Amino acid sequence: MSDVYFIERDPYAPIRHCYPVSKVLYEAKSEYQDILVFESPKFGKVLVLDGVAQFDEKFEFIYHEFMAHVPLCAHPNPETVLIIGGGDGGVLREVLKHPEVKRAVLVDIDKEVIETSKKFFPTLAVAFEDERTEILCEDGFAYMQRHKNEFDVIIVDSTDPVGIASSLTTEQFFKYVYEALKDDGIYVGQTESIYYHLEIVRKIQHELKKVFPVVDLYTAVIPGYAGYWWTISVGSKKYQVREPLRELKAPTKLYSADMHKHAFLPQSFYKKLL
Ligand code: AG3
Repeated sequence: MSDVYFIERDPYAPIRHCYPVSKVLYEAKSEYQDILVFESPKFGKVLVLDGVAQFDEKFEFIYHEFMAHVPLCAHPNPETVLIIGGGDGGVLREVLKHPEVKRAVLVDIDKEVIETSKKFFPTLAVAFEDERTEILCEDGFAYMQRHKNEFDVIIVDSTDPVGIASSLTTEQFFKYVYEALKDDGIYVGQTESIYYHLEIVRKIQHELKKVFPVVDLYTAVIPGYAGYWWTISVGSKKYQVREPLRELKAPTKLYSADMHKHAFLPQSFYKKLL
């Protein structure tokens, strides 16, 4: 085992998550953030943005499956999907497993993340060339303001809500999301650990409740993120999202109809905390 460790720089987490490093593969400063790719003996390659691990190759499927399939399977016909962030392509790969999806738009502010993924993470970047995919490099907040009544599902796969991503969890942003969704649209966004970032989760749920009639929360355990139960917040205009409406026929590693329901099960516990 390596003696060199990458120690995460998450200012809100009360502990420090770390990975053993066998080799640093890439280090760069984009216009927006520091980018680092390293190899970890048991986890494969890891992508780090501004000192925070975004995923490792071994467990990335858990986060990406739960971010994509819960909202898509809770929607009766998700034809048009918007992903904000997610420049690595992991959420996009999962979204395009749904044959119902006719158009998937990915808006990431940082072109360098997309390029890094193409180079180092081909198993995530598989869907960039799909003919249903449109990729735009611009600020998600600005993009959202210009689009009305267009999307069935919006997925915000951002970095932690500090720095460049902080505008993506404000009431104003959620108002734009609401307007960009069709009448029965569903929003989900990654919103940190229920244990280690409770204040952040609370605040985001509060902002969402000002805008959406149905607000919910589910969790997935992601070994690469410190905090055990990682939350994904939901804002829905019409549908309840706790049970899938449709079955996903494409293969997944962890997501299933049972796991979908399971992700919402600890509601009484969440409620007590929030
Ligand atoms: N984006 C969210 C990663 C958040 C990790 N935060 C943390 N460990 N404090 C992941 C991008 C994957 N497509």
